[in-house]
Amino acid sequence: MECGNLKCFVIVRLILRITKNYKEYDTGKAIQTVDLMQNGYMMQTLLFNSCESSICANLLPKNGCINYYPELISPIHCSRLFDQLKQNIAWQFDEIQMFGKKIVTQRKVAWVADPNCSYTYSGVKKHPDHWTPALLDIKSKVEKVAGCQFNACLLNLYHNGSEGMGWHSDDEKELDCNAPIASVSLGATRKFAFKHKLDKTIYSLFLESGSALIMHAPTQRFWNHSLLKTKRLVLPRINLTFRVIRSKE
Ligand SMILES: O=C(O)CCC(=O)C(=O)O
Ligand SMILES: [Mn+2]
Repeated sequence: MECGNLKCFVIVRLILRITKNYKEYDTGKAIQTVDLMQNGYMMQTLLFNSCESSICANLLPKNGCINYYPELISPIHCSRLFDQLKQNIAWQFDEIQMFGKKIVTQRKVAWVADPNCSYTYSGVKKHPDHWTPALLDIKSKVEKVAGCQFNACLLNLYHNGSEGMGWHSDDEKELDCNAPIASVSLGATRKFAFKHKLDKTIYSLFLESGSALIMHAPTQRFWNHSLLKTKRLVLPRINLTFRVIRSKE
């Protein structure tokens, strides 16, 4: 695509995205202005870095790097993949430790990984399930855009908008902190936010079905993230976060 055409394409996509963000915004949340400002920032970034990779420019203002790929998986494949994962994964209610107490969440989870890649988070140790063909297919797609080979995937199944995930960063000791974390979404579009650990700046975006959000180092060190709950009626969503577990030698 020629440079001029590419710029036009980028501008049109941004205008559509800003309009969509504005329409879909959950009212009453303090982050509305930040959203719009950040889209302004994003537009600036894209216009001034106009090049082949401009669609995937860094969306964070500092201390990290995230890239958003709206159509890693084409729309016609999304619902089939969603159904396959819903049926073939050994989903379990998530158990987390909070203030010394074990809490069972509504959200369901699964941990799929290479053998020996166990993972402890929120005080609970997960032993890996086997990769399925559908997961391996998504893994190879996301590895191409992330530029990294993953050996593990945490899967989350949110039944509706009342289920989300609170502020946290993916910085457990088993994870290779220099490797990216790649988040693939299927099903309902949901709002995802980043909050800077020191100055509390918030940046948020919508994660659409079939999209991939790549969080490169050092994002986890400086930013927490959260999947926001919503009162809107939304369909179920599956999220896959591909990770690299450090080898134990
Ligand atoms: O569902 C999402 O988009 C976020 C999931 C997440 O942050 C995690 O599994 O650590
Ligand atoms: Mn996370």
